[in-house]
Amino acid sequence: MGTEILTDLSAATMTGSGYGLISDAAIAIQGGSVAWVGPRSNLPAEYTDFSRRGLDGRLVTPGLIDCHTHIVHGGNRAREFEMRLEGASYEEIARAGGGIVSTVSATREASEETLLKTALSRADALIAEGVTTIEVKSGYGLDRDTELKMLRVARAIADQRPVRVLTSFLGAHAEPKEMDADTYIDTICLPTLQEVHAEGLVDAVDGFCEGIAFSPDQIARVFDKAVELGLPVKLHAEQLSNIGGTALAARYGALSADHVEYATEADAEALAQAGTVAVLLPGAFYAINETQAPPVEAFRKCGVPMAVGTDWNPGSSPLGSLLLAMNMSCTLFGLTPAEALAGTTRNAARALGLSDVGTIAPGQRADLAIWDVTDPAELSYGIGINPLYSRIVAGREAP
Ligand code: DI6
Ligand code: FE
Repeated sequence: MGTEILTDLSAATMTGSGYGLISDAAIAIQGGSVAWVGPRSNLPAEYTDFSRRGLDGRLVTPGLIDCHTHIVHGGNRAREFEMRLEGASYEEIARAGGGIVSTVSATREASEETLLKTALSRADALIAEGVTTIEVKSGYGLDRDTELKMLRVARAIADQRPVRVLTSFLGAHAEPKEMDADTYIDTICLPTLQEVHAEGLVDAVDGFCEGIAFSPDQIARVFDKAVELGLPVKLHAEQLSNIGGTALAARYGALSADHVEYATEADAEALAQAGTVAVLLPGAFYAINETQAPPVEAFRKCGVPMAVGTDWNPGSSPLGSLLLAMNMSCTLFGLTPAEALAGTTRNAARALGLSDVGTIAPGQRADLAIWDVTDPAELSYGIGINPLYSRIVAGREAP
C-alpha cells in the first residue's frame, strides 16, 4: 500500500482531553496506518512528494466505534412498544414472559442466513454514519447452538463489510424458559463459553446483572471462567436498580460497566480505581422511559472515562444511529459534544480493550471518518442528520 497525504482538512484527533483539533491539518497514511498528523505547514519534507488528496476543508475524525450492540437477533418487539405505551413497564413485560426471552425464541428459529442478512443491514446503517468498529453481543440464544450461531454471524459481518467487529459472549443475558438461572449458568452458559472461546469466536465476556436477570454472585461465576480463559469482561450493570453490578465489574477490572444509571458516587470511585469505562446508553434510557440519569458529574469528578453506544437491540433500544446516541447523550445526560465524540472514539476503543483505534495519531490504524461539517460539535448537535462524506478503513477508501 502506498503513501497518501490528506490535506485541506481540519482534524479532530481526539488526543489529549478535548477534540485535539488541528485546523488546516495534513494526515499521512502509510501501510494502513497513520504515519504523521499535524498542521499542514509542518508536513515533514519526506512526505512532500507523495500523492495528495484535498478534502475541501472537511472535518476528519477517528472512525466512530459503536462499543455496545446486539445487532444479531431475530424478530422485533414492536408489540412491546405498544404495550409500554398502554402502561406496562419494561420489567413487567419481561417478568410476564416477554422481553429478552421472546427474542430468544425468534433468534433460535431464524436461519444463519436470515440472521446474517438482517445483521448486515443494521451494520450498514451504522457504517453509513462513519462507524468503523462495531461490538456485537450474543445472548439471544441461551443454548449452545444458538449462541454459537450468533457469534459466527457476528464474525461474518466483518468478512462481508469493511468494518471491524468485536464479539462479546453474553450467555448470562436472561434465564431461559426451560430451566432455572443457576442450572443454566452451570450446565449451559459456562460450557458454551468454553466452547465459543476454543473456536475463537469471542473477544470478551459480558453479562446482565439485574433483578430480572442474574445476581452478582451468578455473574461472578461467569467472570471467574472468563478470567480462567484469559478473556476480558464487561457488564450490563445498574440499568434499572442498584444491586452491586458496577462494584463487581470494578473488582474484576472490567473493560466497561454499561448503562450505570443507578451507579453511586462510590461506584464511580471504584470504576476510576479499576480503569473501567462507563458506557452510557441513552437509547435504552429514552426508549423505556427511564427517569434516573447516570451520575455523569461523579464520573467526571472521579475521572471515569465515558463512552457512548447505541445498545441497538429489539427490546429496550431499537436505535440504529450512533450519531443520535451522541445527541441523546448530550440532551438527556448532559455530556458536552466533545465528551460525546470522545465517547464514540477514544473511550469506546478503551471499552473494547483496543489501543490502535479511537484517535488520529502516528502508529494508529488509519480508520477515519470524513464529515461535511466545520465544527465537531455539529456531529452531536444534529438530530437525524447524517453529514458523513466518506470513511477510510485501514488506510483504504471505504464509503
Ligand atoms: N440490557 C439491554 O439494554 C439489553 N440487554 C440488556 O441486558 C436489552 C435486551 C432486550 O430487551 O432484548
Ligand atoms: Fe445491551
